[in-house]
Amino acid sequence: MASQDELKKQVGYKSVDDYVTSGMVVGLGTGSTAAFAVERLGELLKSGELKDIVAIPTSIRTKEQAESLDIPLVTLDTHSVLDVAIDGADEVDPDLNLVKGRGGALLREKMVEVCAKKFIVIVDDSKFVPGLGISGAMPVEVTPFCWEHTLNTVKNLPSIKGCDAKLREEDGKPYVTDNDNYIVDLYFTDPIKDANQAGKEMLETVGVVEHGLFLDMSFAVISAGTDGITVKTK
Ligand code: ABF
Repeated sequence: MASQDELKKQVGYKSVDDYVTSGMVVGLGTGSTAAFAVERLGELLKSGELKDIVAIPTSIRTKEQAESLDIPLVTLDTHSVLDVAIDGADEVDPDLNLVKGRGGALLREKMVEVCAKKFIVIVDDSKFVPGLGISGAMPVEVTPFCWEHTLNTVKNLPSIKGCDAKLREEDGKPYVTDNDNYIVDLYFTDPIKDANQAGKEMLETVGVVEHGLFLDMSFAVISAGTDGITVKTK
């Protein structure tokens, strides 16, 4: 029985082997599964099997990993259309909609991944859920200014009402994102009924920067589990 790490490696490597070709602009995700995709990309560049790749990282920690592997890096400012982006997720629903951001990188992830022609999601099959919001936090990036006001406003939004909302902390202090913002984690007892409406209401809330609902963005989901590797497309 493969370990969870081995499953993550399988899908991370497969995503690069199957979707990245020489000359591409590639978005690099954040998290333990995405780290395997970054590792594979570095390996294929080093061996010469891939050439002329430039990549855009979705977090400082992914940038550092890519730099350690000599992966050439660019930004959205000079490369606003990507051929492919590869990233993990926290939840995948039957329509391949996602919850992302428990790793704290949702803003840069969404900025990069909305610019990709193909957004490839890589998960172990523990991430599949019947509905979004039930396996843990649904993160919302907020400005630090009056964050408590924003938290209370979000938790009372019509399509969100009834959730629990907590400021994410680290070592007893507010967790600070790569973008110097805070994260409010929303916790639901039932799946979010209308994720599109919830996302709309959150983005209309002044003080909210971005949320962890990645809706209608996935091109394919590569998952690994006890029955091997499967690829789901819309
Ligand atoms: C990242 O992948 C985050 O959005 C999400 O929290 C994380 C999942 O991490 P892991 O692959 O380590 O489970 O994109």
